[in-house]
Amino acid sequence: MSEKQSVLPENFLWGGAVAANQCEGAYLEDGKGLSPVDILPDAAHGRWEALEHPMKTLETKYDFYPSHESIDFYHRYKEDIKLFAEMGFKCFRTSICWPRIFPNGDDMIPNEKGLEFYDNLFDECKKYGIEPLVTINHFDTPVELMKKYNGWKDRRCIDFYLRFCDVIFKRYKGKVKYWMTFNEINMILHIPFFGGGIDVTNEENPLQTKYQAAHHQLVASAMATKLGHEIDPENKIGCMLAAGQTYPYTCNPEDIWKSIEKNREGYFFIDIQSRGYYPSYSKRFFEENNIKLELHEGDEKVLRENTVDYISFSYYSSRLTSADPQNNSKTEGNVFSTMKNPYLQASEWGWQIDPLGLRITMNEIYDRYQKPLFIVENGLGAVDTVEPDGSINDDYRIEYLREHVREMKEAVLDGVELMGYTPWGCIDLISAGTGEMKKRYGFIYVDRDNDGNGTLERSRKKSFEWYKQVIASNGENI
Ligand code: BGP
Repeated sequence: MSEKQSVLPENFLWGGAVAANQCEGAYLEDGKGLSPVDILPDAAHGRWEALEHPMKTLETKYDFYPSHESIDFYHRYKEDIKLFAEMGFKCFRTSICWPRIFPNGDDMIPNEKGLEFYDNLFDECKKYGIEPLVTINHFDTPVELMKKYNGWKDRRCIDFYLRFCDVIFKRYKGKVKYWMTFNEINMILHIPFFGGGIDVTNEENPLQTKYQAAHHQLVASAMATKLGHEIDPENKIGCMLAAGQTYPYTCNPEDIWKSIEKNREGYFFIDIQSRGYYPSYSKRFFEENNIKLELHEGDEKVLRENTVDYISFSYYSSRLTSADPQNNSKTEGNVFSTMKNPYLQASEWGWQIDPLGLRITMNEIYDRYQKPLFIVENGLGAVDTVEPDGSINDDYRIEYLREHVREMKEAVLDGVELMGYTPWGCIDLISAGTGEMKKRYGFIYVDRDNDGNGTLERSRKKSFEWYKQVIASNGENI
């Protein structure tokens, strides 16, 4: 290891990220209720269609639900955390599965078995000095809440969510300090079933429904921030954005304006969570889209008084837009579709690889809010090959991550305050977008295929050793 001082602070939180619904499996064990992914098939069986019509999906029986067993983290977490510790993780991002704690979402009494699982999980992390970083709702609004209330469209979800928060803040006080209220909160606009347990199929003005649901989540997030601070003043509570700048296709001012509008789609949420009020541009946007929000007395006050402590975000790719409707050289990213950027390569799933875009994104977000940032997702989804000797030589993943860590450090040198870095899917898991197993992100390989075959055995990829040395050198040796 070099003697020179590292660019990143000494207490930098290196780690990895997963989400309960994509790795735990055990989908009906110990009293758990259904999560949105539990009623969805994989890509080959029409995941996107199912996501768009969740109510219809509920009545359908598919042959195979990838989430039902997933990588069985529920039973294998000890082995997995041991591997994370071997890599030198300082923190581990996961989520608490809401329907494991409140199977119907609106129950009065929490499910003790579910709570015990997370007690054990956090204790196991502690054993290795790994700090948990917890997403309270990662695409995991109980399906029962969708059936009864159409999810977050209904304001009562705020109370159900706060009941859940109250239970977990108290139970894990002293064990968990870093929280995020909603994963990729802006995703409610793109995948409302994941983001808010909502079916918009029969909604007269789907945009109205989505923004009303977003308002409920924003109020819930602010109230949870208040509650979390009251229960333990040590708590640090953040928001979470699916980030990635949208660039203008040309220097034509029309394109520039279009890119500003696109970027505001995501910033809208963080403007409220970080500044504490609806941004000025939202008024016109709502009018032009015939959106009339129902606000209750006290909503504005609670938003204003309970802004987040830090801003976390996912970054995989930048995006590109043009004002010209003829310009349709599109590439399909699973959730976002974007134009092809001629300067960038793309992953097998069409996600364009743009390390400098991370530096750009970090600078933009930090300039806008002046709060500490946390990169809680980044990585390359790829097909890995197991060689006859059992090795997995994922040089493409190392290359992707190396370039992103390099740019992340540049952003820190630019003056951005950064708390940590947790690459996505540090152990292979089910893809949220496609439901596939073959779209892998991990440093740790899991023997499991798209049809559910495999031993579930874990093994170290080449990137495992690489990341270990990155952490050991605090990001100097990449
Ligand atoms: C983000 C989600 C994650 C994760 C990741 C990768 O949007 O927060 O849950 O899955 O994207 O996406 P995918 O799994 O579709 O490759």
